[in-house]
This record gives sequence, structure tokens and C-alpha cells, in this order.
Amino acid sequence: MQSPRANEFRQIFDLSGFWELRFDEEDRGEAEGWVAGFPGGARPVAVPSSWNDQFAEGRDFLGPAWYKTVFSLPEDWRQKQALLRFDSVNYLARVWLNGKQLGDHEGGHLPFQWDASSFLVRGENTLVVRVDGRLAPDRVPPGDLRADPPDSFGNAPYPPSAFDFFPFCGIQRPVRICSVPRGGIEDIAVETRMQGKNAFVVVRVRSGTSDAVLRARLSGFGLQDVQEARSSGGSSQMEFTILAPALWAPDKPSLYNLTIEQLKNGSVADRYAIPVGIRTVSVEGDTLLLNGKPVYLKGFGRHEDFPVVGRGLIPAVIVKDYSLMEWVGANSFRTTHYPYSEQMMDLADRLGYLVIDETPAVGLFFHHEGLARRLELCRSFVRQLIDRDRNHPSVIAWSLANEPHSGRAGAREFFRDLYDTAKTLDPSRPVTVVSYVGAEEKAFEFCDLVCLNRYFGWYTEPGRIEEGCARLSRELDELHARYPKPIILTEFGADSIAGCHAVEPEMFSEEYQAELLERSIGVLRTKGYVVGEHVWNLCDFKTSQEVKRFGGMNLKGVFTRDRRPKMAAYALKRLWKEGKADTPEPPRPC
Ligand code: BDP
Repeated sequence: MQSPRANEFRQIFDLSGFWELRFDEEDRGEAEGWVAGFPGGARPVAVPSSWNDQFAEGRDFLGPAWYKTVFSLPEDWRQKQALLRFDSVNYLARVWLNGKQLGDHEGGHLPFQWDASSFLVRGENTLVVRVDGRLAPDRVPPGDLRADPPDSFGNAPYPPSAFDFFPFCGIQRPVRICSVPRGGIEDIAVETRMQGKNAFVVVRVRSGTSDAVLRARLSGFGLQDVQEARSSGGSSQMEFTILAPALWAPDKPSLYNLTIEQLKNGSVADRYAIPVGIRTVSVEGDTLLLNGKPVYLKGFGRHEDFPVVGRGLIPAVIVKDYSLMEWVGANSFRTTHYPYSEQMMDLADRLGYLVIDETPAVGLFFHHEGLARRLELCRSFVRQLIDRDRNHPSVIAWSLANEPHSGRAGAREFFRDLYDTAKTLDPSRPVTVVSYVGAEEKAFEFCDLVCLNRYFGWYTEPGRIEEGCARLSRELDELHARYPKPIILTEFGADSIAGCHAVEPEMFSEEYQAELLERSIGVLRTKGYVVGEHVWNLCDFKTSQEVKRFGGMNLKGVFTRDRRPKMAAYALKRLWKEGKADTPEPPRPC
């Protein structure tokens, strides 16, 4: 799905601002006709944002809740095609415009849109959205497993998520009405390939008019090339050959400009432009290759999480997080544990970050009940994610899931299905599953990369970093012997309370976190088959409540929730940015 773009053929009407919100504890809104607007009981809420931290009694309320806004469009918009686009609503959205139902969408972190043209009226329009963010075993990610907990679930936190981040809900990313030319450009897929020193850029365009002419202009780094094709049944393909192109890479994220124009009767009827990065990514033996050269990932897992707004999109926080990653010397991150905003992905291309792009499938379990539904949802999320992000050069791999409870029968077939779905849609990128079950993860038999999360020296071997590192070293060797592929340690870390210190490193002190990270990295650097280290987490983040989450927070951030560095951030900076250990010697393997 295309991101909204404004130009002389396309306009954007942004519905961000204060909407009305009403909680519907008894779920009677639909029966009582709130679909056309709800009288009384409503209060202002900011869109985009999660509702949970905006009201005292809203924190643990997960829905249903009703949103309403009223807007008027400029008169000339009524002649155009108007797409109503939601970038992200967690979890279920049901939408009415002027009392008529537009549709439903399931899943928290992927965009959806409908053609709203015939629903719009002259003057005031009323948009109503029912949002249901309740946790349930047959949703993805699943939650509220109290009746049927998987083996490793233990006591349910509150709210009863089956994942370790707060189940924030609401309209969390922008809502926009986009006017687009009728029958205009609908989709662009760009594929780049290298042959020797030259690149081939294949551009496929789908447009709503079957007999239009499409013109593609590729420019940048001295290149100015134009190709035209007549669309056949709405599809057209154009190809460029670039001699010795400027390649996209983290240290030099070269982006060409691709502009597509649709021509009707000789004049331009629509235009859409995107940046194009030319790079290759592949796995050969134990190595991950970017542009044919081995690459090593240094970076983080992260959460879209900030005080008051919850998971709501704030452009300044995105810029800040990139500046922190730059400061510390990271070159990469994983979109833990759901697709990040399109704004985040656009900047990854521009700033040169390597991204493992993850679906919202976290905490999956494989009990028979609801399994077919969870698989169908996961398939649909894989499709929607690839559809949204396929043109980003920053995306170097797809992650199908984080920490599924894969010890169970059925997990292998489940992931085989998703792996094939991803590979069919995009054969050009490695596909992986991020696991905590290690060698028991049967999906590693066919995944292209082995991604492992480990908390040795924390959840196990507490207080004993040395022993934890020794265990990490052993397990990595065993895992690699069983699955001879590149390994990325996609999570490792320790909680620390900012300002808590101990001369002799002790759990929860800043010293302990810094030493655990440093020593673990020391182990990783002795393994030739390890191709990446992603620290858990960039920043402290909010979780459901449970005994191990002090103040409802996961404190494994190397920065605090308000983005101040802990000692661990300085330790990583010395390792990653300055190439030094904390001590004058190189990082010590345990
Ligand atoms: C891992 C999960 C991550 C958690 C982390 C932790 O993938 O979501 O936040 O553990 O416990 O298992 O800190």
C-alpha cells in the first residue's frame, strides 16, 4: 500500500488533533446507535496517541472505546477519489462515515484504507471509530491465556498480555484523507539487482486505468533516465540499467529519486515519487552479505513507547531515537515486536540503518484451539507488511515472529507456511524467526538466519555474569553445529535502575548492565558465525504489571524512557563507535 504523498495531483487532509472519546464498558455502543455519533459522556482525546495514559481510569481499559471527529473538506475534493487511511489502530477497528459502515480492520500496527468518496457529504462529515484492544487467545499477538496457558507462560501479568510490553490501544498513528486522481497510480514495486558492477532496476506499476501510459524517471548521482510503458490490464513494467551505480549502505545511504507519472491523452494525470536504494543482501554460508561484503549488525530492539502518548506517533521521538543510535554507534535495529511507523522506516532509508522488519506475531502458541485463525492472521500480516515495506532498502530481512512457544507440535508447519508466503512475495530478502527455544526451534531448519534471544547472567545465572557468558558461548557453538547458518543474538541485556550504582557489579545497578553487555559482546566477537548483536533495549519501556516489572517498567534500556543515557550506553559507545572496550584491552571473552 502506498504511503500518502502530496503534490499537484494528490492532496492530504490530516485528521490529527483532538477527537471525542467514549469508553463503552458494557459494549452497547453499536446497539444504541453510537455509529452516527454519541451524545454525552465523551471527552477530548489526542489523535494519534494511545488513550491509556491520558486518563487515570483509562490505563488498564482496553476497549471497546468509541472515537469521533467532525470535519469539512474543501468543496473541490468531492469530485476526487478520497481514500480514508488509518496508519495504525490497535487492535480491531470498525469505521463509520456519516453513519454508514466503511469496514473493519484487525491488527494493531499496519495501515488500512477505504475509498470514502461516496460516503462524504457537503459540509460537516462525522467519522466514528470503534476500537477494541482487548486481549484474547485467538488474536495476534495473543493475550489473556489464563484459561489455557502455554507451558512457559506462568502467572499472567495485568493486563494479561502474553508479551512483555504494555498493550496500549487506540488510534496510534495518523488518520488522513488522501485525494488521488481516479484511476491513478495504485502501487509501485521496485526490485534492484546487480550484475557485475551494473545494476538493474525493475519498476512494476499498477494503476487504475488499463490503457494509460506510465513514465518512470530515475535520477540522482549524475543519472537522468526515462522509460515509458503502456499498461496492460492496469500493470506495467519498466527497466533501467545503471552503470556503476552509487550503492546504498549504512555509511553512505545513497538514494536515487524515482518519479512515476501516469499520462492520459498526452498529459500528466498523476504522479508519485519514491526514493530508491540499490543494494544487495544475501546469506552465504556463515556470512551475511550487504553489497557482496560481510556486514555485522550492531544495534537494538526498541519499542514505540513514550510517556503520556503510549505508542502514539511523535516525530520528535523518532528523530531523537535515531540520534541516540547514531551517538552510540549502532547501524541496525529490529522492529520489535510489530511493524514500526512508516515515518520510522523512511528515515531508516535516509539515515542508513539496517532493519530486521518484524510482523506483530509475538508470544505465539500452538494449542489447537484457534490455531487456524492465528495462522490466517499471521499470513495476512506477513502479506500486509511486505506490501507496505518492500521498497525500503533499509529492510534487509523479514522476521516472522518473536519468541513463539515453538516447543509444541505444529510450530514447524506453521512457520513453513509463513516462510513460503514471505519468500513467494519477496524472494530477495532473508527470512527468519526470532527464538528463545534455541535448538528446539524447528523453523531454523529452513530459515535463512538464526536469531536467538538470551538472558544468561540475568534470568538465569543471576549475579553471575562469568557463568552466563560461558553458557552463552557453549550454546552458540551447539546451535551453530546443528544449524550451520549465520547467527544474530537478537536480544540480550539486563535491567538497571538509572542512578543505582555498585562498586562490585550487582543486579539492577548500571555497572552490572554495562558489564553484562560488554562481556556478552566479548563472547560474540569470538564466534565467526555470529553476524550481529542487538541489545535489549534502546530505552526503558512500559509493561503490564508483574513482580519482575518494577513500576510497570522493563528497565533494560541503555537509555531511560525519557532518553537519558545509562552507563551501558557509554559502554556500547566505546565498543561500537570508538571501537574500544571499557578497559584498555579489547572486550574479553569469558
Ligand atoms: C524477551 C522478549 C522481550 C522481553 C524480554 C525481557 O522477547 O519482549 O521484553 O525478553 O524479558 O524474552 O526483558
